[in-house]
Parts: sequence; C-alpha cells; structure tokens
Amino acid sequence: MKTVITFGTFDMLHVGHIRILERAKRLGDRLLVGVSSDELNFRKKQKSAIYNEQDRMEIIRSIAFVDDVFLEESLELKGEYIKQFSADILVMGDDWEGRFDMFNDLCQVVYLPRTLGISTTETLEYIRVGA
Ligand code: C2G
Repeated sequence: MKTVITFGTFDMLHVGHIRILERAKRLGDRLLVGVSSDELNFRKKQKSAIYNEQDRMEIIRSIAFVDDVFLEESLELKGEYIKQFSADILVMGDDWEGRFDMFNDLCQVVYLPRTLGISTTETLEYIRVGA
C-alpha cells in the first residue's frame, strides 16, 4: 500500500488542480491532501483566499480520487506530515521544483508539470478587469 501526499491552497478549484491530484493518485494507492490554512495562505501570498479553509477542505474531500484531507498549518511542517501519515511519495507541482528535495531521505519526492494556461490568479484578474 503506497501513500502519496501533496499540498496546496486549491482556491477556486480548476482543472489544473484536478489534473495534478489525479496524476498524484496514480503514483500510489492512497492520496492524502494537505490544504493550506487561511493563516498559512495569507503569510505565503499576502492575500486571502476567496474560499476559506473549511470550504476548500470540503471541496477537495469530495473528489473521488482523494482519500483524505488535512489542514496544512505551516510550510515548515511538511516533514512532520510525511512522517505522521507514513507517506511514501511527496508530489508537488513543478513550480516548486527542487524546493522540497530535502525530504528525499523521508520519502520519494516527485514534481509534476503544471497545467499550462490556467491559474486562480489569472482567472481573478480576468474577472476584475476583463480580457
Ligand atoms: N497546479 C497545477 N496547474 C495549475 C495550477 C496549479 O498543476 N495550472 C498545481 C500546483 O502546482 C500545486 C497544486 O496544483 O501542486 C495546488 O496549487 P495552489 O493552490 O496554487 O497551491 P500552492 O499555493 O502552490 O500551495 O505547501 C505548499 C503549498 O501549500 C502549495
């Protein structure tokens, strides 16, 4: 039984999010998703997510190939989460390429290519100012 773990904000869920979760699940048997807390998200991006952490977790939990969801409270706790959930593989988007290589001694670290042409930031910008 191989456990895959991944992390993200997953605000305003879009197909890029779905595709990375689907590919992550295919690498193992069980997919756990750490959804970043509102506080962590604000610290990381200096702006609030549109959907709060409870709603973002509820949405991710409802995805058929997601087995469980937990709140990611700090970027620095990744190693603890990997150990706590006995994860075999850490999956991150390639926008984080190289940033989590230090966890290679705890589990396999895999960076998957992002889906091009879609992001929550660009969608919000489009809604705000138009094309
Ligand atoms: N993603 C993707 N394609 C996109 C947009 C996002 O594959 N077009 C992936 C990202 O690479 C990430 C996941 O979807 O792996 C979640 O993306 P975000 O919500 O932007 O999460 P992020 O802010 O990168 O949070 O601890 C790490 C952070 O919590 C990751």
